[in-house]
Amino acid sequence: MTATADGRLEPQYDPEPAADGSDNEVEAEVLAPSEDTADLAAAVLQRAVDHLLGLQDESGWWKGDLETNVTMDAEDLLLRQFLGIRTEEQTRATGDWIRSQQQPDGTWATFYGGPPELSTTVEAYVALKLVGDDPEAPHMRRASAYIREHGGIAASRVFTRIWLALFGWWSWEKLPELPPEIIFLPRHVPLNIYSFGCWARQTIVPLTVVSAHRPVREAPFDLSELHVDPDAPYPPRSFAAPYTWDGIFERLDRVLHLYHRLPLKPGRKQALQQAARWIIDRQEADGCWGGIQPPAVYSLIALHLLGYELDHPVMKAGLDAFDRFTVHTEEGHRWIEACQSPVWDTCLAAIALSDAGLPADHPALLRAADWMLGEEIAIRGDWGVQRPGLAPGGWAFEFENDTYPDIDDTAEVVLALRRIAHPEPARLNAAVERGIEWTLGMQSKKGAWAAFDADNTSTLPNKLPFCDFGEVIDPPSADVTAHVVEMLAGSGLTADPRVRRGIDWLLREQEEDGSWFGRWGTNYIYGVGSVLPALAAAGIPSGHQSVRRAVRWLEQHQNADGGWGEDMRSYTDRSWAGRGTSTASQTAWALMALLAAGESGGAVDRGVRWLAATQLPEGTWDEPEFTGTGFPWDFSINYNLYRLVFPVTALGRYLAARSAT
Ligand code: R04
Repeated sequence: MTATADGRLEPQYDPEPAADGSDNEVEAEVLAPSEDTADLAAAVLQRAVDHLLGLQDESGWWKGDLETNVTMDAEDLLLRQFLGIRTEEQTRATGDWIRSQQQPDGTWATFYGGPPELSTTVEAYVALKLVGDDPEAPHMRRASAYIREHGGIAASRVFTRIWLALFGWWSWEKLPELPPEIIFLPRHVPLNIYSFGCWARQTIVPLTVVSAHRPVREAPFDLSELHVDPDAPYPPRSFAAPYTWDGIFERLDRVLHLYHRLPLKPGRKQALQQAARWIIDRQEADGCWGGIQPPAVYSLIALHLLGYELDHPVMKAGLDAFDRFTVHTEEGHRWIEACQSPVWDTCLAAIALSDAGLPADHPALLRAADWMLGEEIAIRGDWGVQRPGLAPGGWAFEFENDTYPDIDDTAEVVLALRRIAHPEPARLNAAVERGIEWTLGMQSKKGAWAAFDADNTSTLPNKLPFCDFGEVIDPPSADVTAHVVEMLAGSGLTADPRVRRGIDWLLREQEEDGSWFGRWGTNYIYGVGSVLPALAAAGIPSGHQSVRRAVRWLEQHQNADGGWGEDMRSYTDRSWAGRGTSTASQTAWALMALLAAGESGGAVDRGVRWLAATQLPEGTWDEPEFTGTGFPWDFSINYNLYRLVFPVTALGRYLAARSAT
């Protein structure tokens, strides 16, 4: 990082890994080695706990801002433009935000310090034009030059080109077809909607409606400065070999384009009606869809095209839900959260406070438990398609997100609830029991767990030309499986054959170098930080060779300053595994892993000292770096509470280990 003249820190994206494996500035040991690390840790922990307690909502939950990237904000303006509800004030405040996120080279990234990202830059540029920024202004010229030099609109992702097609800036004819008839495909036919991960399914169903309508609103301005090759043929003359999946899908797409031209399409009307029903049935109690932004924006557009007026209750609730995803900053900027994480933040905060030594009947923990108990899922969702006999139970990450509970939240909520001495233990235990049963029922074939679904592992959806962004399936991952194993082991089920299979799967999944891949957190440090506590909970001895290899990996990747950090680049370049600027959350994950493996002194003390040296006076830590993962590399998240809850857990466990010896 470099500081600008006004002292602001500016991320610098360095595309070349440092040859010596340590790209971080070496900070002098800030503390005299004689000062006892445990005393220091206790003082740091006290400040952090006080700060965390102060952030709890009266109703018992915690929720940190969930930062992603400016496509959320650009698409918000484009949605409002499309529906004709964009207001002056929203437009100004969103424009100020998008401008504040522009990098000096004129581009936008998808995470702090990240490289220029073409699709994000296209969407941000278009949004700023909508705000009224002059395309000849220096910041706009830098952006459009970058876009042209990198292939123009034609090189942007499908989602971006769909947004542009809504205003005639791109041709629907030059987008992959997404026929609504896909909704008729029965469950065992490849590419049926349930073969997609729930987030992709919820995004794709409304988009089939949109692409069947091919709506074009009058463009408020021209965008020719972003086109490089407007006359390229589409679909392309086959690029892929005919008998590869790419070749097959290319030709299928060509057939579907021809089909689109037929004046009469049998079944189309029923397909659209069925899609509308499917979408409306899945609107959550608070008006959103799945608790995430993309399904919500496309569902609103789709329903509007199907004749739902803006004052229809479904539309009204959907639009109102967006207001709750809106963050207003002190500077008067406005930005949109891609989703909200109150359940996730609350269970992690409760675990942290309990690790820090708060008594099990502390009022903050009781309030948290009450709130979590009220959030239990009691209804069937689409997870039931794969598990028809399974009773509901468990938790979702959102406030009002009843139809998409997830296994990760369920595991962590159970871990949290079990630590709290609730005045109605029978009620708490019953909810925990239902969560455990639901989790066990959601185990995938090979013994592991995914985030939302069981056995959602077909790789065909990935091959569709439409799916050029992010993950579209939900296969099991080591991080979720570890959280589940830790939870089930803590529930006395270590000897259960289902748990043994989970443990065996984790041991098999270990990377050559001793780490584990982190699907929902960045990256291998999150994997190790999840798996070692799980193996310890399951009674795997700390001398086990898997544990030793993981410990060695962590020791080898500790930064010279004593912390740990891992750059998003590790998702695209293995040489970045475990490497990057030290961050509070990643340092805490490494410490949680080392402590679970029974380590003390040396690397552990240096990590604790890094946390002590970097704590802010108010008790939390700065963490502009994104350490959360929506989709590896394509969609990164800064969970704003991670910088605080994980250090509290790590320091609490450190002190507990110190006082036990
Ligand atoms: C950390 C583990 C908890 N749990 C996952 C919850 C993640 C919450 O954040 C997001 C989830 C999302 N899903 N899908 C999207 C998404 C965004 C999030 C999404 C993003 C872009 C597009 C379509 C979907 F911020 Br386009 C599930 C395991």
